[in-house]
Amino acid sequence: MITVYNHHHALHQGKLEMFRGQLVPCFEVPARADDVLQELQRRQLGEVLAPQDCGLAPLERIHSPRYLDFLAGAWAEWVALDPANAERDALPSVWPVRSFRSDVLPANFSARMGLFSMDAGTPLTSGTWAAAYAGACCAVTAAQMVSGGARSAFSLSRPPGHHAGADFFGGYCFLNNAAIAAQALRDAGMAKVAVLDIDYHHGNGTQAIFYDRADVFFASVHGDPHTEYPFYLGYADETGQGAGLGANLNLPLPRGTGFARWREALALALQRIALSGAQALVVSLGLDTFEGDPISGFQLRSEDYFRVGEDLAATGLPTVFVFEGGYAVNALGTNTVNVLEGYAQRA
Ligand code: Q9C
Ligand code: ZN
Repeated sequence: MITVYNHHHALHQGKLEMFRGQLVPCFEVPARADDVLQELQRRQLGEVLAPQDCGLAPLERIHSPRYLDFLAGAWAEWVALDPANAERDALPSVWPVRSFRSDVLPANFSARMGLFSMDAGTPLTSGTWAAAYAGACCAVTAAQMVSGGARSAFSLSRPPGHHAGADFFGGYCFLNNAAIAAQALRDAGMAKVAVLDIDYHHGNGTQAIFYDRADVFFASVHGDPHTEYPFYLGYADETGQGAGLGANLNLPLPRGTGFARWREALALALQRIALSGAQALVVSLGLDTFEGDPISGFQLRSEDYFRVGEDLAATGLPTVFVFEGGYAVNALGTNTVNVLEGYAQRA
């Protein structure tokens, strides 16, 4: 398994996120990716490469021009408001909910932060754009390896991506790496691809991006949004629309779900992916399903992740793994590499 690693990931280093009325230290920290890289190398799972500079074109296939312009220039605007802002991250505090307009692009920076975001838990920092851009290029490079004939590739990057929509950030995500990878596979000539999201949190961004398309099947196993973030999407009755009707599958599970029941949901998702006729698979690989995760509620154990990798390999589909969430930093390297090793031994 080749890993494409984002050497610039630590340029994104949020300080504080809003949580239950307080600013608390960010859960999504650089040590996450460092630990996974270290474990990959310790267990010699394969080569680690830097990404190609993919340019903006693959990002523009997924994200709107005004959102990409905003992200690329946001830090400079933030610091221009007040030089003291260089010492603190930017967080949104106002949003255009129902009855407000989202077609108008306000001049006010805070207004645009809210227009282009979904929560106050996702600080935008001096290096966010550089880190996220390099991460998107990792996803594109991994997709190119797979469309070029590799059985699998792993895009190891942060910040994660699956909560980011066509024109908004949130849930620690800025650019939707999995969606960018899936589109890169399509653009390389694969007629049908599937995205399987096994992060604890529903991949609302990825679902929304492909919701009306038949060429990208989206399946997700996640915490029930009645109680779990992102709350406003991820219910079982969301099955796609228009040409995409039937090409979206949500399998929400209650807090406290353990591996046996989770694995049955995975099997169902993989069955539907096989039926979809997909020629390649993108896995949004979140490890926050782990029993020790500090912000999540499933009960998977480290050993279980070998079985996850084996189940994914049994599909026989060429696979791009894209790193998403997982916040039990000490176990994150082990759990991630367990999936990849289980996959590699069965593939
Ligand atoms: N402030 C991913 O796993 N916040 N994102 C939950 C703690 C949002 C998780 C409450 C969690 C987002 C990629
Ligand atoms: Zn998550």
